[in-house]
Amino acid sequence: MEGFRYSNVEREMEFRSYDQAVKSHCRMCHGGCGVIVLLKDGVVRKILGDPDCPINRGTLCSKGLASIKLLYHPERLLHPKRRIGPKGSGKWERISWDEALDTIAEKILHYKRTCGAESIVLGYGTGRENEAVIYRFANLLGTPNVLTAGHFCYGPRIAASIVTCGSIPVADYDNHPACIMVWGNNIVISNPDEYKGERFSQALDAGARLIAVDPRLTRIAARADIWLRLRPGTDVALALGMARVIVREGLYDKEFVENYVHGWKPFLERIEPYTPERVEEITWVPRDKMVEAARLFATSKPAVIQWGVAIEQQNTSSDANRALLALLAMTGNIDVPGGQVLYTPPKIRTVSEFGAHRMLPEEQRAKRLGGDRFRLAANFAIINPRFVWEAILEERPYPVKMLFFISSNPLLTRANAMQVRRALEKVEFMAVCDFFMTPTAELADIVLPAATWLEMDYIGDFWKRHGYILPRRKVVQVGEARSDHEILNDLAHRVGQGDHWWPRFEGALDWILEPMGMTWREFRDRGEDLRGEVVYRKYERRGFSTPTRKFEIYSTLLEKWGHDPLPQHREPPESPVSTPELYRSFPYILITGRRLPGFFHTENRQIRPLRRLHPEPILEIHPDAASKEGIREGDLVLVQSPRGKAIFKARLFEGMDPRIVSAEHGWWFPEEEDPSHGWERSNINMLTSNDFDHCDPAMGATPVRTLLCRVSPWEKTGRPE
Ligand SMILES: Nc1nc2c(c(=O)[nH]1)N[C@H]1C(S)=C(S)[C@@H](COP(=O)(O)OP(=O)(O)OC[C@H]3O[C@@H](n4cnc5c(=O)[nH]c(N)nc54)[C@H](O)[C@@H]3O)O[C@H]1N2
Ligand SMILES: Nc1nc2c(c(=O)[nH]1)N[C@H]1C(S)=C(S)[C@@H](COP(=O)(O)OP(=O)(O)OC[C@H]3O[C@@H](n4cnc5c(=O)[nH]c(N)nc54)[C@H](O)[C@@H]3O)O[C@H]1N2
Ligand code: SF4
Ligand SMILES: [Mo]
Repeated sequence: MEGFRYSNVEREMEFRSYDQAVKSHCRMCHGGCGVIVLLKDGVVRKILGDPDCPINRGTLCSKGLASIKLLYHPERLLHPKRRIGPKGSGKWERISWDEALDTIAEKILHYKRTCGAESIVLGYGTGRENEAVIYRFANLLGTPNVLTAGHFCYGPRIAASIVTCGSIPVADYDNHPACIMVWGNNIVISNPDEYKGERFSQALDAGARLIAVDPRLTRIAARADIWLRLRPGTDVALALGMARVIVREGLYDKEFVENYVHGWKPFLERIEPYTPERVEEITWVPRDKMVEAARLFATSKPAVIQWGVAIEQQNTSSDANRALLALLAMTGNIDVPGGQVLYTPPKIRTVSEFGAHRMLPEEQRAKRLGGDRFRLAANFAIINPRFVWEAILEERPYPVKMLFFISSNPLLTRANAMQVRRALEKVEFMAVCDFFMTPTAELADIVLPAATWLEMDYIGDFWKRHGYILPRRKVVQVGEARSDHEILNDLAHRVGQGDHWWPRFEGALDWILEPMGMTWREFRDRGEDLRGEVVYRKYERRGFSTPTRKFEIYSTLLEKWGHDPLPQHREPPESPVSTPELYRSFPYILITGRRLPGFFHTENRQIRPLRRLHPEPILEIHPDAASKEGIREGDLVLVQSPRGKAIFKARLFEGMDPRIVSAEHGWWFPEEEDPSHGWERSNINMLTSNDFDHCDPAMGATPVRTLLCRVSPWEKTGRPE
């Protein structure tokens, strides 16, 4: 065995039965965990957590461990295919890569010539480390339209942080925060973005106090010193209420506020109405608990907020992010050891530079779907998906003719699934690149087989803000699968972008690393992570990267774009308060999409050991509510909103207010032969709304966590039709 330093003797023993060990890192989620891949006879046999990796320190989750099951799954797409029957007929024929890419290239050139590059939309879903290549391809093609989940996931965090303080502040778990406030996040299950549960758990073991802000009793809430069980969608009111307590009790960091904060006075006026009484009324959180949490957070130094997607999928998405940032700033926790740090990446080419954003011509940029409807999003090239569906269905403001989805399953993951379905049925040409024939792929004209993380070379975590990069290694080739990066590199040559790409994608990796004076091979062979220099309190020397050079609690950019410069509570578009009429017939607040350990959105339903952990779609309902509705544990239940319905299995769960129910997202049934794979039966996005007036006014975030529903027993037994 070559090229590997053993961590300890035990592992060495284990490796003896293999003939190759390769350091790499997993990407069954957003990625990041260091692994050692063990091979024998050219076959991946085992994956171990790498104890030397600072991200996961040897731990792996169930998905990481199941990577081999994905790699060698018998139903994986292993070669390109062309549809030969009507959409959704399930009739396909195998074609070669040349034929597939030539067809896609031909369509791209055709629509560009006849309808303009803007009629071609590229799409991806959550972070797969392919976004830089997708943007490069789209920008060089001249289409401003890249469809993502960024309007309601991570995008709001990034955009709100950039306008407020120049970058997203990331919790510095290594330097022992004294208090961690986990807000709408379940890091030990979701390990999202730059955060893996391991470092969080170690900080807790080292003695950090814990506050959980979550409507549901999570494992984190159960372990917390204080659990604030708020009404979904009232996060801004709670945060501003806490800010008011901190100010009134003089617990804020006066030095930081005086020297580095812009807009403190108007902020004080804004928070004044958020008295403990009013906050209790809005949020359902007992006032004493809120006050106690505010005190604990403000008096523990340093402290961090671990916050997540739940607060983004609301109509107050950007305000909620900004309210939490304000809490961090006023308590002096920004860019200090053990606080929330603005990390610097290693000196490599940036994602933005790689994405060639500057190369999109101005006149094409001006055609971006959605225009200025959501100005914060527009400034970060983020589009609310509804604009795309409408451009297909109604040809407004111009027709979209072609979709190319690379790692997304929008039929299941975007709000208002019926509208998505109509758009995918109507669009003239669609290509999909995926591991499996998903319900979305079944509607495509051409499907391409994507490589898993074990089949690609890449600089991992290149897009993240924790400051690390890690080598990912190609260890095997299965079928004809190719990485998204190689596919787009190849396609670029076929549509006339060749000068801006590389003969082979490896050239791109050298280019990214060039400023460090290192080649891909050198980085790969070192087999270690690299980290940018960690410097604290950078603002003391150069201020923050904002127009005022200060931490903008009052955002001058949002003001310029016509939005409220200060955070404020707004009722969810559907709620007991904003729509009392509707609440009478839809008497439950519905949370959708809590993360499940073995699945990643719509993924892994076909991976047996993971499916066994969680075989069916679950609706959590409080026992009191269940008995009122005549529902018992394990019953099938119909969940309805004013827009649609879906079927789930009831699980009685005492860990939340009886007025709330919680349904999972991403469910389809790959085991069903029919090409629809039951996509609509338990698809919670049949119920969600993508009405623009329901979305966050600055970001266009869709409020999939705060809708109203009714719940009733599903009368028939067995699997419903
Ligand atoms: N109601 C509701 N809806 C939600 C959410 C919610 O909480 N509630 N959450 C939302 C959020 S936060 C997000 S980010 C979106 C996610 O939305 P999507 O990203 O659309 O969801 P996924 O199921 O992850 O779809 C990814 C598809 O890409 C494939 N894939 C995985 N890796 C690769 C790869 O490297 N290359 C290629 N070519 N294909 C790959 C998978 O097989 C899968 O079919 O869902 C959103 N939808
Ligand atoms: N295993 C697994 N991991 C994943 C994913 C996956 O599908 N599976 N998806 C990935 C993606 S793309 C994302 S965006 C992340 C998301 O990861 P997280 O941010 O951890 O998101 P969730 O687990 O969906 O929600 C976290 C908590 O928010 C609570 N919550 C619901 N509504 C509200 C509310 O209005 N306010 C507050 N404060 N809390 C609320 C829920 O009860 C839940 O416990 O996970 C990533 N990691
Ligand atoms: S948390 Fe993500 S990167 Fe880590 S082992 Fe699990 S799937 Fe892989
Ligand atoms: Mo996400």
